[in-house]
Order: sequence, then C-alpha cells, then structure tokens
Amino acid sequence: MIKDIRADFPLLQRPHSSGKMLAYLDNAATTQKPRQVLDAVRTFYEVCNANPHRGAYEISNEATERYEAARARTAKFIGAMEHEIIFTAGATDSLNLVARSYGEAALGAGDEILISIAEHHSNLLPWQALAARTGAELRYLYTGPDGRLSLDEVREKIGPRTKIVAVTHVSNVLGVMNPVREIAEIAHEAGAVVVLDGAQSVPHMPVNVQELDVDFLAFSGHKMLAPTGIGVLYAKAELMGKMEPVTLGGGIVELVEEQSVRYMEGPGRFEAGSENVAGAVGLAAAMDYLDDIGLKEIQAAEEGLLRYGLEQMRGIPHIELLCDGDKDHTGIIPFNIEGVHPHDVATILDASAVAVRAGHHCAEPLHKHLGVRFSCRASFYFYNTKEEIDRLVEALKGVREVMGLGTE
Ligand code: 7TS
Repeated sequence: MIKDIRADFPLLQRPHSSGKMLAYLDNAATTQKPRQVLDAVRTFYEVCNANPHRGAYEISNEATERYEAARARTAKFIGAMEHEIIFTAGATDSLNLVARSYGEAALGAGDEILISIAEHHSNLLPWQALAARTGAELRYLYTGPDGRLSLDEVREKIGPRTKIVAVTHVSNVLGVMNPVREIAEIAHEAGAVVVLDGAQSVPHMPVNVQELDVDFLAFSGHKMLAPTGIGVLYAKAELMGKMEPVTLGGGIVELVEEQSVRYMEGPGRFEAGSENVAGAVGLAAAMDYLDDIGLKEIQAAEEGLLRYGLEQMRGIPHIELLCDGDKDHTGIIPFNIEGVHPHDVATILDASAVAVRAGHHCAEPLHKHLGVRFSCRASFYFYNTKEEIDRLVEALKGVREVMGLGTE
C-alpha cells in the first residue's frame, strides 16, 4: 500500500456496527474522500461562496477564479486545453451531452454507432435513444471469453457508415482495459469520432487524451476522491465548436432577444445554470492529491491488490471468477458463489463489515452475454490493504455455510 494515507480518509476510520473496521471494497461505485478534498470544499464555502461569472463584487470574482482554476487543473490532469473542458454533473451527464449535442447533429438514417457489450448503461442508453431518434443503427463489439475486445472485430465492424465509436476505457464489471489507442486509430481512418467513457480509468491510471487520441472523454469526480455532482466532458476543440447546447438557461449566452439567441463560444455554452463551484474546487483538490501520490504509483498499488486478491480468491471453494486476468486490468474482481444469490453474498459479507456491490452493476447486456443474471464485485482503490482482502476472502469462505449449503 502507498504509505501513510489511510489517516487522510475519515470514513475509513469508522467502525461498523459489528464493531469491526469497515473494509470498503466498492470503489468502482464511488470512492471515499480525503481530508484535503473535504477541507477544500469547506474552505470555498467559508471564504468565497458566491455565484461565479455573475457578480461585480470581490467574492464572486474569487468564486469565478476558483472555478476557472479548477478547469485549468482538470485540463492539465488529462493533457487537454482549458477550453476543451466542460464541467458536468458526472459521467452520465457527460455522455448524454455528447449523444444529444454532437450525436444529434452528426448522425442520419443509415449511419452507425458502434459500442461494446461491456458498456455501463450510461454509455449505452444515450446511444440507443439517439439511434432510435435518428434512424442510425446501434452495433456492438462483443467481449471474448477473457473479457477482451478483439481488434479484428473492431476492424470488421467499423466502416464508412460508422460515425461514432463509444467505448469504455475500463469495464466497471470486468475491470478489463480496452486497447483505446488502437481502436481510435481504426475509427479515425474510417472518419468516425471516438467517445471514451473514462469513469473507471481516469481515477486509476495516467490518462492523456493526446496520447490516446480520443475525441471525447467522460468521467466523474466522485469516483476519484471528489464530491458527487461534478463530472467532466473533454471535447476536442474543433468538435466542441460543432456542438449545440442542449440544456438552456442562464449563463450561456451573448445576446437574447424575444425570438432569438446567440450563445457564447467555449465550454460555458454547455454549463447553463449556477455552476457547481464547490464540486469543481473539490475535484481540483482531488487531482492534486492523486498527482501528489502519482497515478503510476496508484496503478501499480492497485495491480498488486488485484494480483493478491485473485490469488486468494481462486482458492475459495465454489467461487466462479467472471474474469481472472491480471494484465491490462484494474482492481475490479467480479465473481459469484455457486448456489447463492449475489445479494445474499453481499449481505453476508456486510455482517463482517466488508462492503462489495451485488447486482447487474448497470451493465445488463454484458451480464446476459456472460450468461449470468447478476454478480458480486469487489473493487479496490489505492487506499485498500491486503488485510482487507484477507477479510473479504475469510468472509466469502463462510457464505455457503451461512446459507446452509455444503462447503466442500
Ligand atoms: N461509466 C462507467 C464505466 C461507470 O462505471 C459508471 C458508474 C458510469 C459511467 C456512470 O457514472 P456516474 O458517476 O454518472 O454515475 N458506475 C457505477 C458502478 O459500477 N457502480 O455504481 C456506479
């Protein structure tokens, strides 16, 4: 584990009602917040809370400065330019925005959108709805038995009609990382744009939009130590210029008349309404915190936890690991215990103060493709420890007995 950081996270110190310390292993759902982020949010409210871009007075100007500084911080974090960063409410909001704004204008009947079967519903439903509205066809890439996409299938399915390729960088169920740079190259050769869902990658590894050469990147603050309610849509400058605002309201215009409007240029055009300054400030503090440790170090620490977790979990009788590779894989382990519903597994683990997620994880088509209805998922962040994994494994060994089933 990366040294001396546990104490930064108040919630990780919280005892569970069982008297045990909480082992929080649901980091793909959301992450815990360090004091540094909580302090940044609190300081904003204590020192310069005001509505930005609106007041002529000192604290409003300061709120504007902090909001715009957070935009610059975010751009630096992913290798983009400031004017390519749109603040949203989260990855879901970002993906809906690309689909409704860029997608609506770019697609016509007979065009194709290509996504993968491993998409979270947030990167599936907006495209499904867009296809229905425009008459475009929604096509899928399918994961193989190792949970990976095949580049041959990518080449085969991307053609002159493909206008948008929208894939996740890392599957929120399988933890498998997709070969985004290669996919982007194939897509661009065919004239398609690439929308990357980075909700499960940006928090866990260095992600640079120039290196990956993607056109759009969506991610959420709350999965990377920041508050809920702030997210990011990176849009390549020339593509942002082609996007019409879809949420209309205050703060996005140059001129409004009774029957007409002229919208402003740049990211502000997509940020109608009072901005989430505290969220943006918290996100910037989270990025500082992550960069202080180093994204490479974070990735390496999680790889260590993943390898250890897989090794220990393979030894549990009656466990089915839905994906057990440890290469190009983040700290996510999906599994089932034979004969036990995942919700029962998660409830039994909770009695031992071990928190994992159970269900379809908003990826129903993927579960159907895998031949299961539901699964359990343990997901790690850099603050987790091997001891917590030991507690998960110990608790899992007892699950079938609690259910009155055979243990051998
Ligand atoms: N994309 C991926 C790959 C995700 O994992 C999630 C959330 C989203 C998009 C949506 O993010 P939001 O912040 O807008 O909700 N994934 C999960 C999960 O796996 N368990 O809870 C939320």
